[in-house]
Amino acid sequence: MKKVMIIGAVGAGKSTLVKALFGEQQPALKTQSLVYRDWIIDTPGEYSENPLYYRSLMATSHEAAAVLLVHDATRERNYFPPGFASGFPILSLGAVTKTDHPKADPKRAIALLRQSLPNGEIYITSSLNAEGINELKMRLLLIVSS
Ligand SMILES: Nc1nc2c(ncn2[C@@H]2O[C@H](COP(=O)(O)OP(=O)(O)OP(=O)(O)O)[C@@H](O)[C@H]2O)c(=O)[nH]1
Ligand SMILES: [Mg+2]
Repeated sequence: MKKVMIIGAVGAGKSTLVKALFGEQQPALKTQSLVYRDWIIDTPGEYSENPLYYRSLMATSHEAAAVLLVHDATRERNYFPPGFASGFPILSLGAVTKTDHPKADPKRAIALLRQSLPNGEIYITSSLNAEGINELKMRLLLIVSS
């Protein structure tokens, strides 16, 4: 099966999203290294925030059919460089997380994410109340199985 690589800032909700995609509700632990689970590659937020790790992300993307850029709806800035998605030689999609949060602003989140992902689909999600999780899962499963 092909894989989806998940990237995004420290604390963006990547690992919690992975758990939600597998139907689990316990909180995620801080990700310390690349984590391979079934058809997902979870990455530490530092890999997206620190340019020293970009090469590692690019190398790992060769094992994946798609990269999912995760953006936290409570954040007021974009943690990816402009146009980041186009640096990957694979399909790219976006996910906005934490829409359940009182400080979430999904419209702002989409606008910020679009700076780095001009064209890919963007899914609006909450791992807490499961908004958008099934839709995203169906889409990702289609990608990894085709
Ligand atoms: N309200 C709310 N909080 C969330 C949601 N998803 C994650 N969080 C919280 O956000 C924090 C960070 O979640 P993680 O999933 O560990 O974030 P991460 O992107 O994997 O972080 P790193 O592993 O450090 O890169 C935790 O306190 C989670 O409980 C969500 O959908 N809603
Ligand atoms: Mg994590």
